[in-house]
Amino acid sequence: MSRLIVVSNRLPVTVSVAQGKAVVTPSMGGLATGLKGPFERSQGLWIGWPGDLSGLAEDEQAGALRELEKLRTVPVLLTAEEVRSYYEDFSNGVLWPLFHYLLDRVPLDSTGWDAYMRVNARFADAVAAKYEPGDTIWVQDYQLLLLPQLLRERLPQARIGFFLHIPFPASEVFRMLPWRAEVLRGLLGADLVGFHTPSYARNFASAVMRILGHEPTFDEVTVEGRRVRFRAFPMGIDAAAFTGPGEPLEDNFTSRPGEILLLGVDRLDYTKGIRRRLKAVERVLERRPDLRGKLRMVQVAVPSRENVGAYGDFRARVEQTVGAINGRFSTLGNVVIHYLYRGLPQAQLLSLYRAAAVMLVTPLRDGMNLVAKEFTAARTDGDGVLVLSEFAGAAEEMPEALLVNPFDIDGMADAIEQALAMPEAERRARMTQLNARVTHFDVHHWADGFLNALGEDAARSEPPPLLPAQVVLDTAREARRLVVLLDYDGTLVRFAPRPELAAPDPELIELLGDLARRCSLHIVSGRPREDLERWFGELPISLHAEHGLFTRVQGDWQARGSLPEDLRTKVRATLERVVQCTPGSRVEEKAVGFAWHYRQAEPEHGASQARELRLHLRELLIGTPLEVLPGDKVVEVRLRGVHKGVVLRGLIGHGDLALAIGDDRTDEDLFMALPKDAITVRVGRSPSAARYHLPDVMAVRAMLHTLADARSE
Ligand code: ADQ
Repeated sequence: MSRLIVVSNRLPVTVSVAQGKAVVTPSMGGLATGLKGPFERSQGLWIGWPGDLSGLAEDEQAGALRELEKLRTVPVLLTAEEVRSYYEDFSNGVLWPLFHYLLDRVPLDSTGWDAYMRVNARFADAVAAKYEPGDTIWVQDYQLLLLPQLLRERLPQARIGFFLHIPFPASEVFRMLPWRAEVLRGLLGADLVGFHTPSYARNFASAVMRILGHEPTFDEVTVEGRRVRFRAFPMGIDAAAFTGPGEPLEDNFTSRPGEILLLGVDRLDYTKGIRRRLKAVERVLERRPDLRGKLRMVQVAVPSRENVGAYGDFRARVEQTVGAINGRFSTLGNVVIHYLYRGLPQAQLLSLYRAAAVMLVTPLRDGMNLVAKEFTAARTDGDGVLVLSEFAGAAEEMPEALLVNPFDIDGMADAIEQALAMPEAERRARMTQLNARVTHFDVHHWADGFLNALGEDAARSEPPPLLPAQVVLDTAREARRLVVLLDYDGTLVRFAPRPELAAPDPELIELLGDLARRCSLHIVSGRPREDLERWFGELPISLHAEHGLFTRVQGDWQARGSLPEDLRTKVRATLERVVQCTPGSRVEEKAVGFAWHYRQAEPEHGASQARELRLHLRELLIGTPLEVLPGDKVVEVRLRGVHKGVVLRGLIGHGDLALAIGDDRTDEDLFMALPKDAITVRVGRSPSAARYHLPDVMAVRAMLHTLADARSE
């Protein structure tokens, strides 16, 4: 089993001092519980910030570090200044509100980006120092969005997963972030990016497409030849831990006979919708005098992020709201809102969950919300009603809850009244289904699901090995006759925004001329004859245009087929219609085929038009000699059975050696048609039928220089 390295902003430990000695206690949050199994079985490591150790004397600090090591945790020590700028100002001050759609909480002058980059790089160094080949790295959450790419640069072969615990917002909101491209590139360093819900995964795909122009298919996207998958893995809780006995509450608090208890349990965070929830309770009391004196609510709010500006303010406003409602509706014998500004031990939370008739979980936005699941798991009695915000990730999995819009106070008040009036049979029916799902899809299911998918992914997307220089030298020296077949775009030159801009530079022309003197050289491209003729017509090389449809070996072009005129008209009309409703796209008409290019179109619209077009053309072309082929920001229509592999007929004689290089799936046809001993090379890190890979255009050119030099020795 692969060793698991977990990386999170905070280590799952608490460091304290007892009698002058540092004591490190594991703190079992949801994440640590979920990962315990894989972590222990693989003898894993956990890398993160242990909290502020600056208050400890030198020997206490040394003791703490020793204790941390025993728990197989690796501390990344942060200065007070780093914590302030990277964690408080940027992670919690900027990313948190923006990802939760609360744009008015994003400070006018957002600071901390430089520190955010710097601290992410510190984490990357810490992980790289511990990494051993074969390890699996799993990065957690929004404080470390840049880490996957920083790790990819340091450890190109590593298996890297990332999980985002907060929402990924709609791309319309995400793109307000000044550092949106950097953040996306950071995430795309991973092999697998996990989210709580399919909507977040879709938002991510849309942002990647619109901001970076990479076009995802279903749940994956190829970035510089490397596949990155993204999927929903809804996080669960340690459901079993919520089925045991609870602990008595302070002052033996219980609900009194005839009384109805409402409950709210949150971190004191402005995303949790606490004030609007309190307002909704107030609205119920306004409407229903009969409930006054019977309805009580317990709101537990655990202190959180007190050093971040927006939070101090928020606390005061919550407390003001509590005070106002109590002032209005409490009596000497009955306080309406019991407000506890502290965390409660889990066993006491359990008792509260069980005492409540109605649980109110009404965040304005929440990645998942585990409180909703904890309440459900705790209700082993099968009773109780959950009122849940439709803006919590949990709502996508918990349709039996009463779903509410937390911005609609009257609607929430209606839901509370509906909960209070719900017949017992209906309560039980809903709770039984919720409970079964929460129990089955628990946190272990989540962790195993993610890690399995990450493992599978690595196995599927392994590229062929890097082409060793020695193989190039041996080939150059040993081949009697060497046949070299080169793709053009993406292999010899980088992609340009428009095809006509990707003309060869003088250095490339010189390199090809040099090579042509030392071997039999072929350009095998999807381009029309005219382009190849214009660029390479003067060189003593063979040209193959439109994926092998035309070949010019000496002098004249030969065609391998033709396109009936009526079919040409039909396809042209279809493509022109698509151009009309896809601004920025254009049709390229070839001698025997078409290409519809949409690199300049709005990326998301372009991609969806391309999907529709492919389906439509596939039907249109049934029974014709044409077929449809997807490409990089292009949909091609070409003659069936004509592909790059056909250029090989009669080309390679006995004793000849072939070398072929290409960067996309049309080149795979060529690789597969070549004899086994051919040197086949795919550009980029995609899985391939080729024997080797080279990372990019620069590497291809360098290799061709080596080849030419070695041939001339
Ligand atoms: P949080 O925003 O912290 O988590 P949540 O999912 O509700 O939100 O988890 C809170 C945890 O803290 C729960 O285990 C709960 O029991 C505990 N807790 C909350 N209030 C408490 C209190 N007053 N006393 C004691 N314990 C309390 C982030 C995201 C979520 C996402 C999780 C996990 O914001 O959307 O579900 O990560 O990915």
